[in-house]
Amino acid sequence: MRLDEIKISRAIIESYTEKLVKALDVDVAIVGGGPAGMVCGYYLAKAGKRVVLFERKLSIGGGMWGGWIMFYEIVFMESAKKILDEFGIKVRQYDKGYYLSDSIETVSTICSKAVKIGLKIFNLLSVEDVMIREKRVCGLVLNWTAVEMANLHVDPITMRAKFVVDATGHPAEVARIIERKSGIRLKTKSGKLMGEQSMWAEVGEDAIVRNSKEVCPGFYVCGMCANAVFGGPRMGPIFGGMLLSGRKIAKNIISKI
Ligand code: 48F
Repeated sequence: MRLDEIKISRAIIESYTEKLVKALDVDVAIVGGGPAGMVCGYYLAKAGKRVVLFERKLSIGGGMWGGWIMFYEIVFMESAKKILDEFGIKVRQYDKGYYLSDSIETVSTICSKAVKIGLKIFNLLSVEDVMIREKRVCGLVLNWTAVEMANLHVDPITMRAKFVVDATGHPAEVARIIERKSGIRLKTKSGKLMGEQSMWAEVGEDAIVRNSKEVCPGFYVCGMCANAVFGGPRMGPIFGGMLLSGRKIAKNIISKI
């Protein structure tokens, strides 16, 4: 059989376009493919919801690949072990209440299981704005990351979602856009972003799950972004809170759709 480059190009264009068109109107849109966003997407897809995740970078996984200062090990507490077990990730007990997993196995397994169960992941797309109608967040405005990086004057694409989840980690990018542009009072103490506090793993791990919630109509936060929005400490290479927070937001949204 002779290979035809044009057929290869056509196959990719047709197939990708079909996926992109389906992603234009969904139940849930998640921004950011770190551990929190991926786990959130996994549980939503598992519940049969139409869910897409947009990731700026070439690879998903966010800050999990690098473990602790590039040592690819991550630490979990007991409460998150059940989630790792559900994904079939190898977990080793280090001491009472301290569990370790290989960050590369953890990222790749969560991603693989999430995609296989139905989460649609689009890499290389950056969220640059939101769609708001009647004071409710109801969609996203995206552009190719390459366009963003090259600072090109190219208009973006818009998609609609019943719920939007900000899982962009420390920068809380979507929440910042809403704060800056919408005039909507956020459900924080000040009505604005509270900002992330200095490192305190024990407090941060609990806070992140508590802070994972609705910020304004149609808009939720999970992962490190939740502490940046509601004011909680960062916590370094301990990742249990990220997984628990992603699952919590999935459950919240499932109960509302
Ligand atoms: O940073 P990230 O891993 O967030 P997370 O899931 O987990 C935090 C931990 O990795 C770590 C930590 C552990 O104690 O503190 O930081 O809360 O993943 C966020 C992802 O969002 C993408 C970004 O490239 C990363 O992969 N992202 C950020 N802004 C945008 C975005 C955007 N505007 N559009 C698309 N993707």
